[in-house]
This record gives sequence, structure tokens and C-alpha cells, in this order.
Amino acid sequence: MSSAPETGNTVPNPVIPGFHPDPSVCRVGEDYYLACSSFEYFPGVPLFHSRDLVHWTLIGNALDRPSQLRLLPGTASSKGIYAPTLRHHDGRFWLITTNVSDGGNLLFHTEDPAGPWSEPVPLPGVKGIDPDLAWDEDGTCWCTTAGVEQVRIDPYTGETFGPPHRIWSGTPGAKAPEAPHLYRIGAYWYLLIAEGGTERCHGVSIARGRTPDGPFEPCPANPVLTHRGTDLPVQNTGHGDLVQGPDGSWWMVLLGVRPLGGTPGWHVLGRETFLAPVSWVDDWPVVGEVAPAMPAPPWPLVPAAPAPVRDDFDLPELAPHWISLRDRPAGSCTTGGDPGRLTLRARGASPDATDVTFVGRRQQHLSCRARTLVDPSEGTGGLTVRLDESHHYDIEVASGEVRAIARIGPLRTVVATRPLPAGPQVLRVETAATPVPADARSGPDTLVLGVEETDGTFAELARLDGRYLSTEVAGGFTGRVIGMYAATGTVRFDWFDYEPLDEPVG
Ligand code: 6LW
Repeated sequence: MSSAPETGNTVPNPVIPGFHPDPSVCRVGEDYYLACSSFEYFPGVPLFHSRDLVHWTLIGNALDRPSQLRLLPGTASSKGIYAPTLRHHDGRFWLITTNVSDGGNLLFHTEDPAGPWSEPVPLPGVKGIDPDLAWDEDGTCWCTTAGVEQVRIDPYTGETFGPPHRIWSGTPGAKAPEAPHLYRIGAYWYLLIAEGGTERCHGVSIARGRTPDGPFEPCPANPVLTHRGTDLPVQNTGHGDLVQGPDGSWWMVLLGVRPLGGTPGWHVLGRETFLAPVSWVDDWPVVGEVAPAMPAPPWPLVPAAPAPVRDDFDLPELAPHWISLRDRPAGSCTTGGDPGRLTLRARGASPDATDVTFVGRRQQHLSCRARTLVDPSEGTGGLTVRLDESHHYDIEVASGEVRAIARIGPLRTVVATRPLPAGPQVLRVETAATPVPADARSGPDTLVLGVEETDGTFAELARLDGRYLSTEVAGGFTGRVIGMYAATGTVRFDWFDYEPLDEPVG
């Protein structure tokens, strides 16, 4: 199953594939902006722009300075930056999120969502995760967090007024009422939440009241969205945010996953951003189907320019889709030069280390190919597909040898080695999604790692089961990231290719 190609009357869903969880969206005139959580990666909180809610372009990362995003050494994978809320009010963009590893809830603002964003406004009086912002008619700013709790704040200073108080607990018996978003729509204030946990029981519920601090009456039809207990190809649907389309209709961005293989199904791209239509019945939202091929919305679509396959690293700065682990110390990752190249200077000893010098990009397609031209003459490094420091497959070159390495939990194996001539080498990783599981135990995909000979032929070193690089195995909140690393010394990468391959259409 995968997002189908765009046809005349359907559009692919997820609208932002790959590890882009906890989406929050806001509309400003004809422009839409969307932010996602980013956990241990730096820079953090990717910011997207769209004109049609379907095609999104990455315009930057809101937290691109260490003063905004402090992820100390040892920050565990899937910690760091949790769910953000992105809003526009009073001529400014507001982003509130939680650094669960340092500082708690933080608020940022800007006039230009492409950045730079402000320094963090600390919110010591706001507890918990998943903070939301909403303003009422007299300009009072209401901050609502998982639980569901609420407190009034001054968004410029971070001052809170009174203690947080509980305004709803979600559906009785449902766990983890979180991801609250508060909206004034018509005669009501609506409180949208996720509940059931971000796994297969995930869902979206809603309540409404006459004032921003309640009391709130739950929707009789809650959950208004869930795929729990279904065999729908998109699972874990939840963590929604509502927005009006260009024609005034209502839509929801939300997270979902695309499990592949037999049972229990493994998702490898993390929680992705999907779009779903919303209609209203008796002043309650009714959420339409979250499907891999969604009927095109009834307004002109504005396709984004296709992403180039190759990055030559010939610009002085890395493009915004490149992410590193926890920080990017000066001098550790440099680009430019003639010809352009990415130069990585090692810090951590290998991708088993949480501080390895690494530059990667989210895997956004169920089947894809990544290649890089690496010069290992002054160090050891290569290409890695990672979920975290305990779950990654590497193709590594050093001192005249190339080796395929598999790290699965406590086990680390050099799967194969091969002598190499001196000089730069082209390393390749291909992922092939399992279109139809052969049986209940089929994995989600297969990863093939190898090196390209000087005549361009591909020498396969390893063919590995992708289930071990899935969230169901690794745990946590992220998804696969494919990238380059330096384990020792200095390693240079002339270019990096990422290209989607044909995907099974489900
Ligand atoms: C996020 C919470 C959740 O803060 O998982 O899907 C947490 N729901 O809302 C991390 O993504």
C-alpha cells in the first residue's frame, strides 16, 4: 500500500510523507503553514508552506539555533521536541512546543515563518506536553495542554495567570487525552483532542462549549476519527488540527502510519502527515476518509516543484531537509567548495553513538534509492539508514574495505566485507516495499546495501529485513532517516542522491 500517484481526480496522501508527526496548521489569507515535531534532531520543527493543503514545500526549520533548541549530549532518541502548535495572531506567527529534555514548554514568534524565529519565551507556569494557543475576542491567550489542562498566558512574556486547571479528561476509559486544539467556530468553542495513545488505538475526539474555558460537552459520536480495529491501509490516525480550505470548507491535518508486511504490520517511515475532509452535522464535525488516494479538493491545485534527486553540496549552507543528531557543532559539517562537497569531521565513534557526526534526510517513500560518493581517504564513514542508535543498517568504508553492518538492539554484526581499491566510492542503499505479504510473518520491506564498481555495476553486500528498522521494533516516535556519517577522522561526500522507486499502490 502506498500513496497513489496524483491523477486528475485524486491526490496522494500522506500530503507530507515520511517522519512528520504531530502536524499543526494555520491559514493566513491564501497561504497555509504547517509545523511538525522533530524529537532529537537538529535543526528542529520543520515548517512547510502550501497554497492548496495538498502540496507542501519545506521552507525551513523554526528551531535552527542552539539557543532555541538545546539537546544536550545524552538526550535520548525520541526525546527532545514533542508536538508543536502553529498559529497566526496579531500579525505574527506563534509556535509553541515542548522540549521534554530541556526547558519544557517554550514559545517562539516571528513575522516570517521561513525564519528567523525569536529566541524562546519560557513558560514555567505551563506544565505537560502538547501545548496549544487560542485567543478569544478580547485578546486573552488561552494555553491548553494534554490532560486536558488550561491556563491563560501572556505570549510575549510567558507569564501565566492563575494555576492550570483541568477542562476535560476526554472519553471515560480512553488513555492519553492529548494534542488539544481550541477553536472558536460559529457559536461554539471547540476542543479537539487525540486519545487512545499514538499507536493502533489512536483517535480524535471533540467537545464544545460556549466559552474558551468550558464547560465542554463531548460529541456524542466520539471518536470523530479512528481507524482502530479496521483493516484500512492508514493506521494510528490521530493528533488532528482543523483548518478552513480556500473555499471555506473544513479540513483536518492529522498523523497516520502506513504499516506493511504480515502481522502486526510494521511502519518504517514514522508517523506521517495526512489530510482529511471535514463536514458539519448539527454543529459537530464529521471527518471523511483518510485514504492513500484522496479525492482532489474542489479548488485549483498548486503543485510544488519536484525535489531534485541530487544534492551536490555546492552551497555554503545545507538545505533545510538535512538534519543532524542533537546539534551541529561548528566545523563538524561543512559544505561548499569547488566542486562542492559535504565534509564531516567525526565526533562519536559510529552510528551506535548518539553523538555521531551525521547528516541525513527523512525517508519519504516506501521504496527508494539513496547513493553517495564518499572519499574515505582521511577517515571512516559511510551511508546509514537509522531509526535510532540501536537500530540502523550501515554501508561503511575504511582503509581499503567496505562493510555492511547491521545493528539490531543489542546485536551488531558485520554482515559482509569486500576489499576496495583506494579512492572515492559510490555507496548505495535501496529499500523495496513488500507489496503483498507472502505470509503472516513477512516483513515490511527489504534493504539492499552495496557499492558501485567503477564501471557502474552494483556489488550487493547485504539484503536485510526492514522490520528491524521499524517503529514497532525500535519503539519511539520517529521514523527512518537516511544519511551520511563520519565515525573517525574526516570523511568527504561529493554528492547524495535520493530517488523514489515505484511503490505498490494500495
Ligand atoms: C505527542 C503526543 C503524541 O506529544 O505523541 O501522537 C507525542 N501523540 O501528542 C510525541 O509525538
